[in-house]
Amino acid sequence: MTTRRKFLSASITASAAAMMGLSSKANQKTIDNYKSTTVIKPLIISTWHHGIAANEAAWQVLIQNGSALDAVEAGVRVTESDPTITSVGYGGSPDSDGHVTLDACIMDHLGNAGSVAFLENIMHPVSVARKVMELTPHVMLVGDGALMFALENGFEKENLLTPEAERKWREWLNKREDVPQKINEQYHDTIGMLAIDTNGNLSGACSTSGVSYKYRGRVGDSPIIGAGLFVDNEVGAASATGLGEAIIKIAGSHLIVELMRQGDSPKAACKIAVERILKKQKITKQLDAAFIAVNKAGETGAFALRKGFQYALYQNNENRLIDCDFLIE
Ligand code: SD4
Repeated sequence: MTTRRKFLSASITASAAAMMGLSSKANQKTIDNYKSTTVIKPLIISTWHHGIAANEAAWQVLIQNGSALDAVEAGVRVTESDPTITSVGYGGSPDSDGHVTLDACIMDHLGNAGSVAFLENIMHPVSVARKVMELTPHVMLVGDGALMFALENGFEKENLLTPEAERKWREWLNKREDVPQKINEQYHDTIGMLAIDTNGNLSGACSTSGVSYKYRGRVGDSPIIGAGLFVDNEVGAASATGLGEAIIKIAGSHLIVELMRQGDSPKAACKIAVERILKKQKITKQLDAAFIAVNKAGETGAFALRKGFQYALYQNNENRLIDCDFLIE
């Protein structure tokens, strides 16, 4: 008897194949079997306006038949080293003590994952996360241990606090507003990126300096596999931006992938996750969240709690910024 799960995975495979213009005979095979014969259209989806520049770098990898894993790492590195982006990597807002502390993770099509949290003085936490995935038996390294591991693996210690970020932090110190700060575009802009390569494989990555002026030692959703990012190559992938505490509490990205497994579209799955946050959590001015998702068929979607979230989609040789649908004005 065909189980619901088998049926769904068969229909996902069939619709993926249909989108790729495959014959019905070929449709009977799994996506992985197409590797040698079929050209699958690659795509990249990422969060916020800075996703446009990040997508460009990731696209260069994909069009040369590079892996989705290499693509998402290359893309996220662009955002991490841009000092004008005030909540990722270099130039990111510091914690309440004036230290830039970074969270990042990466996950590949085989289900391998690596993550770093509360990492200081390293420009590219996403690349350290990849090394954690590839060189250690662990998923996550944090704080001084993550820094030691990075230095042992050739990363250099750098000051990530730009004069501008320091100036704004000092201004905040004088005002002594609540911690964590209100979440809006000015205070948060995590990069989450998902890609499909020409082999039809999925990977994702996520990187942030977290909520501005957070408590020292605070870690958000972005390095938590299942919260800030989740990839299941049979089904799809999702990533999050917004108030990490809210996203962790619903295991947001994992929830979305599981909803897609049960047949929801990427957008519908993102919307359900946002509604779950609203249903379960007290609405405060800090509460915000948005998700992006892609399924194995190459369908993409996103949904935000509040107005203003945009995501960048690179598909069919076009890199576009898209205004996301939302629940609350
Ligand atoms: C965090 N989710 O550390 C991150 C912040 C963020 O867009 O997404 N900003 O909670």
